[in-house]
Amino acid sequence: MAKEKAPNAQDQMDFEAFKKQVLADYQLACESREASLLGRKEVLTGKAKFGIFGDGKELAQIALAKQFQNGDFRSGYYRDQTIMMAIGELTVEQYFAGLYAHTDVEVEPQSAGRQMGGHYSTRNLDANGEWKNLMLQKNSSADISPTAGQMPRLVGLAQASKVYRQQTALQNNPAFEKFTNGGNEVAFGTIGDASTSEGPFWESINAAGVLQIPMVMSVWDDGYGISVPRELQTTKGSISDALSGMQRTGDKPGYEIFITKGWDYAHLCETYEKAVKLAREEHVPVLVHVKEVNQPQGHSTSGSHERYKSAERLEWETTFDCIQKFNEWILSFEAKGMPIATEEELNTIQAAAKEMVRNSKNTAWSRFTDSMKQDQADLIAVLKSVASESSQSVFIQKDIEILEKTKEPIRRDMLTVARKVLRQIREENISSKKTLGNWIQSMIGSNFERYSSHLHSQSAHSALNVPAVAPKYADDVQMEDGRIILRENYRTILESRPEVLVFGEDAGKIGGVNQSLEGLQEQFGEGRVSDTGIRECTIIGQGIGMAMRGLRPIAEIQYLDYLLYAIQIMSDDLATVQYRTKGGQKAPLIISTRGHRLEGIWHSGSPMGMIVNSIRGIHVCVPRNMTKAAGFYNTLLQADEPALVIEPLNGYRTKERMPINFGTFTEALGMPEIVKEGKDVTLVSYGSTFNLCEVAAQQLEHLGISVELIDVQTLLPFDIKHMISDSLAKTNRLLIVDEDVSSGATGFMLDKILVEQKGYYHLDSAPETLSSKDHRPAYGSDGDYFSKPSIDDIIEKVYAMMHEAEPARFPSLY
Ligand SMILES: Cc1ncc(C[n+]2csc(CCOP(=O)(O)OP(=O)(O)O)c2C)c(N)n1
Ligand SMILES: [Mg+2]
Repeated sequence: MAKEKAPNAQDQMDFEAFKKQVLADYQLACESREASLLGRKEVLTGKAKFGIFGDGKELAQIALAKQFQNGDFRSGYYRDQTIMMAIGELTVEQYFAGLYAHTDVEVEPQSAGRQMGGHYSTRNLDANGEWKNLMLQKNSSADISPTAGQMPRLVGLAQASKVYRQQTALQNNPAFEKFTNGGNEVAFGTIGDASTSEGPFWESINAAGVLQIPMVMSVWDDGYGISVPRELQTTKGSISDALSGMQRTGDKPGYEIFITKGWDYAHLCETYEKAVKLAREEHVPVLVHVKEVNQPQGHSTSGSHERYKSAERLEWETTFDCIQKFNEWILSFEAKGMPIATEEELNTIQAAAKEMVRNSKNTAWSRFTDSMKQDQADLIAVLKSVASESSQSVFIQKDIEILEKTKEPIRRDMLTVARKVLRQIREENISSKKTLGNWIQSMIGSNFERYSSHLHSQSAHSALNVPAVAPKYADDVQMEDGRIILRENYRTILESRPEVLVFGEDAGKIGGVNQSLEGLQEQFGEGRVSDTGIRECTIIGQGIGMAMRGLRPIAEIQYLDYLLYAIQIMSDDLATVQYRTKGGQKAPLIISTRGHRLEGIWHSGSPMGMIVNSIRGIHVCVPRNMTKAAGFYNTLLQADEPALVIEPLNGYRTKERMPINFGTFTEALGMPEIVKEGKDVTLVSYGSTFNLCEVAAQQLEHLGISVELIDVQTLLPFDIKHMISDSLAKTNRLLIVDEDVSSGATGFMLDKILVEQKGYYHLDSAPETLSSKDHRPAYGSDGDYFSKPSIDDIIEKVYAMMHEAEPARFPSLY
């Protein structure tokens, strides 16, 4: 039998370092746990509105965070407080500031009080909206609440590393040094066991397996999704079993799957070391199924888990609590003759953690309440001057007393009092009335910045700052199919900007179903112009993640009808990136699709009302031809914002003049074009139906009706200079045409023109809209004719408006 070697000095040093690390981890676990426990109390006592905490997941997250390097990214969910603390991106004070919804971004950097607690992010942009050096920090993309909503973006975050590793033009390129070091960055995904039931989880897992990208996917398996147990969520009740067919084999790439336990510190650390090394070095996607995790306080502050967990389960959760187990593991070293700490020492660490968390919480609370006190004092002063002048003094004095007694005022309560008093003194002619009015207005104004800023980029690269540059044409201008114009514009872009990537279904080898990318994969390679699987949601996710890492993806959704598979992630994730971080992150993704004017229930849709109402925060461009579409792409590539461009489906084979300044001509956003001047009716449309309106307008001329024809060009933003209202001042009549359902985008435009632009003021006739039937459009030419507005319908609608105005001049048709 080999003799036990006496520990030498080196071993002793290693052990000392190990011991120190273990105790630091124990301390962090205790602090995070105390934060969860106290967080729940803060909600139950009414100081915070809602709480969802990371208790029970501490140990696994500490093990994961050991492998998290600068430049890496997290895309996770509301249980990840310990990861955030461990990577140094969340202090306990910030944790409580988030819970209280403190709106100062310096105090609450995750979302400036916009997101409920438990939703984490890092500041990846500076105060001007410019990228920070992401390689000098550990990054977390901003969380969203819909379960599995973190998954699509995770694919893109991981894919960016592959792009950076493969594209030579991006390597050793100073412009991209702040995003990558040779593609060595790992994207860490986390998800709960139950949320793996969601479609986006499966879609993302499959996509990452196909793409072979450095994604380390952890499933915190605590056996429940609120009350519904794992067995009702997952085939075989185990996500690693269910995904075992994705395990890579000697000859087929796939996933590496690891299984570990949430309370087993040593095994967790070992597992993450192996898992992350594999992903980082070889770009193999990895699944880490962390079993035997628990939830000591249940799901959230909205309920108690005693309602659905058995007594046995609850007992198991106590016995196998990860901190308890960690404690036992540390103490077990005593018996091995290598003590790490005594029970007493561990108790001291725990007591210190408790104390630290309580102090941090108290500081966060006083900073939160102090932030309101100046406003409170200002209002009291204003109200006192009102009371001194007003005949309602007695009542106002009462309000002042209540306000003075309020120890923890919030702005809503202050404004409610102030506005009530203003109404009370409405008939009084006193100077303090003006002061009070000003106070209210300025309070509402400053809260706009707190609660409503950053829906769009506020940087110098806002798309609204990009001016229009007209296309130039040669003297002997050639006419070409619309698709050629798009293709040549893409070619110029791809030549000049190595960070631009175009991908989508059939976008690669065949160059797109409409050939607008013809030959570009051959020229630029599969890394730049590529085919994807049929998975619209994760096509967008690829784009979001890559755009968050400095690339400029153009993600193609094959047809507008299929945007519905992507609309959830566009709405919940992409559209809210800037807003939910108050300008801390951006994802300038361009989404390209094509729509309108084909035939058939799922090949001709134009659900523009749904789109514009669900993706505020994303620009929506609706060009009527391909030169316009190309101009929008050029604009958007100069900007740092997400946008959707809908190419008109019938424009690919329509001849247009061939410009010569590809890549440089641009379209300004929010600027309609008056394509034809007229004096009788303003006819407003966009995209494909605009082209019908153009034909109708010509025929109306023959009927003696002069139409002013306006192409809105972008639905979001919509006519920022109110050109349409100006046109109404001239024509006094309005018809809006599109092929959405009734009250869809036409309803949206009507509200903008009549209410926002005050166009009603100029009208002499009732405003009119013409849209499709409310069913999906039927197939075939007749199906189209009877489902959507035709040229005849447009002509007759305008004619009927003129008939009503001047029956003698325009006798009734029917
Ligand atoms: C799309 C969507 N559906 C439902 C919810 C409500 N919800 C929030 S958390 C949750 C359960 C998630 O369970 P699991 O994934 O196991 O995570 P855990 O909370 O157990 O860590 C549900 C149903 C949601 N946020 N999003
Ligand atoms: Mg769960």
